[in-house]
Amino acid sequence: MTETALDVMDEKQMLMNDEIKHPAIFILGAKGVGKSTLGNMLLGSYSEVNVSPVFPISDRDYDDEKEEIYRTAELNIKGEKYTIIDTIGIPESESNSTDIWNKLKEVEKKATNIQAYIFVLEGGRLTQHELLFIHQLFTRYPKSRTIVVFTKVRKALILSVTEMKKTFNTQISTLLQSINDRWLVMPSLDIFGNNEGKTVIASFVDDLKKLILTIEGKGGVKKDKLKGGTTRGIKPKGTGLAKKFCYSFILVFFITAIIIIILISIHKLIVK
Ligand SMILES: Nc1nc2c(ncn2[C@@H]2O[C@H](COP(=O)(O)OP(=O)(O)OP(=O)(O)O)[C@@H](O)[C@H]2O)c(=O)[nH]1
Ligand SMILES: [Mg+2]
Repeated sequence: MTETALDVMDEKQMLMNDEIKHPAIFILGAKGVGKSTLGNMLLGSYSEVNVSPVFPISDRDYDDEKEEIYRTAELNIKGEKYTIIDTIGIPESESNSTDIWNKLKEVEKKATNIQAYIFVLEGGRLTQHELLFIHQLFTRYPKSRTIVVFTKVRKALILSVTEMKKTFNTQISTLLQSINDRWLVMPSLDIFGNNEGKTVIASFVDDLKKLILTIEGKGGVKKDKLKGGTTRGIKPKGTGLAKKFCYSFILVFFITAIIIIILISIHKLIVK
């Protein structure tokens, strides 16, 4: 077998590796932004000495070649099961990223239901290059199911929404508005990793879970219904209202008709 054929086989096996049983929560973003850290926080597998992280955390010695496209874990939110999908870091440069985007699309196809896409973005000032990458993310996934989590920001910004908002430029503000401002700031483990920080992390995890549940279509939307682009999971509003209006109209019409018939009958009796 040639080396290329072997590579292809490995890749396929890798993609088939983990089953996506429950409504999926995709964690997406550039390399090293904190995707796996976020996944572990959601699962409660962080910072404790006796708890090993579910998703491996990257370090400088990380071997990129051996990195898997995705890893999954089961998450329970209010009695419902979800599959968290921690994905490979997407290279920010256009030339290296096409292959990864395609592989991520393949993973997405494996999920029958998709509840949310969490974009992990490093906070602070962004370069033009990083902004371009963020725009790419926003155009590739449905805004109706997107949540943004900012990582690696200062304590003051983690603790104050107002302070965090001050760091947004017009482009970021517009993008966040397009997802109905579903964004949060992740508490950094090096600032909040100790006991004192546990409540801050617990409250962040709680807020994120709530945000995930605010996305319409609890339990996700069937794949065949997902093909409508940005209208994914959104029921056409107004259909219910129109029905109600129609029924009310028919009811009023009948009541009026009955009253007229009664009045005519009374009139006829009086005339006689
Ligand atoms: N200061 C700070 N460091 C963080 C934060 N989140 C993650 N890190 C660190 O950033 C490095 C990468 O974190 P990961 O969670 O592995 O990032 P990733 O996005 O999963 O990385 P890849 O899978 O390689 O793309 C680790 O050294 C983390 O400890 C954060 O909020 N603040
Ligand atoms: Mg990772």
